[in-house]
Amino acid sequence: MHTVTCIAPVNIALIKYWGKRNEELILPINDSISMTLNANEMCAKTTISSWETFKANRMWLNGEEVTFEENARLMRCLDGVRRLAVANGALKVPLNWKVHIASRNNFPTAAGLASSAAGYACLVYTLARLYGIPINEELTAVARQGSGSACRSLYGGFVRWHSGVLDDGSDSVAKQVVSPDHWPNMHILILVVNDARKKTPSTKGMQRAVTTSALIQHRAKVVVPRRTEELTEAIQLRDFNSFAEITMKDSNQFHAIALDTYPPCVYMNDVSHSIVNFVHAYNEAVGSLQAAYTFDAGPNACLYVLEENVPQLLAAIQLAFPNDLVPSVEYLRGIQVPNF
Ligand code: 2P0
Repeated sequence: MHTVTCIAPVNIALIKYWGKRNEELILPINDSISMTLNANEMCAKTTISSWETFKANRMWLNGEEVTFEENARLMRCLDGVRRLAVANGALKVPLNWKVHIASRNNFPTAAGLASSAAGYACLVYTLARLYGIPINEELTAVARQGSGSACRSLYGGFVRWHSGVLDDGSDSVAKQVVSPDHWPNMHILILVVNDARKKTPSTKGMQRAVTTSALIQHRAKVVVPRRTEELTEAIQLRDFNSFAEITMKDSNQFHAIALDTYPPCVYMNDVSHSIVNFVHAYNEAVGSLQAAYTFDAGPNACLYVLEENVPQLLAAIQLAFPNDLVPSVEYLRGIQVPNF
């Protein structure tokens, strides 16, 4: 029996992916940019075994068995990695042997905390290790077919998912913008407002946005192309001020599109909005942009902040939200604050 275990971290988008031009191949209508957390923080951990006596491909997610062979996304990932293994001539494990996969997240699943990104990235990476093939852009295109945002978690640091223009999706790949050591004092503080499953899953929410939002095409064609260039430059120059402004504006625009969807998708709640107000008031009080919020398809806040500004920001959060728990802080890239 061959067995491999790997971990893959979540990534938090700065320029949001929202909307597909091809549902089956998971091709987006715009580029997106994210930062990947350190591997030992919020992550998925996956073990895959392959043996000639296994009768079927099977998978367990957080300890519960899930359907595998009927799940088109899972099968596309398995077939995609096997196809690359054949092309690479790297056949460490016979391709006709079935696989058993066990995967766990160390954070809430489907609460708008990028669980599918880490999960599918980990699945594809672990399969790649099992069959003995390297990480490259082709592998990100396989991870993309599990869940779009997963393609960005195959690389560390800041990563851009290029939407591509080809119908077969072969140019819809993730590329690293800069490695994690380019901006090592960049941290993400995660404020967990609610860890329940989200009301409208991302796949459904973005489908509905593409068909009903009058604003989404303007965002994809006019706003995002400009923003991705500006954000890339801000990252390269380690210009936190521009970085923060672009990040907050893009989060706000993504949620504006969600509200422009019919019926609307409401992901942020009152606490989320109070965090937005708090961050703007905080930045005003300190006299420069020191914290930037971003919200995914859920109410939880991710705050980007430089390491040297973490203690002051955390103290202000405790003061502004005094009933909430703040853990003893370690200087990690993702610092999770539970039960906000
Ligand atoms: C992102 N999100 O860029 C955006 C921002 C949520 C808000 O990617 O249908 O779970 O599996 O491709 O990747 C969530 O979408 O959707 C997402 P599918 P996915 O991170």
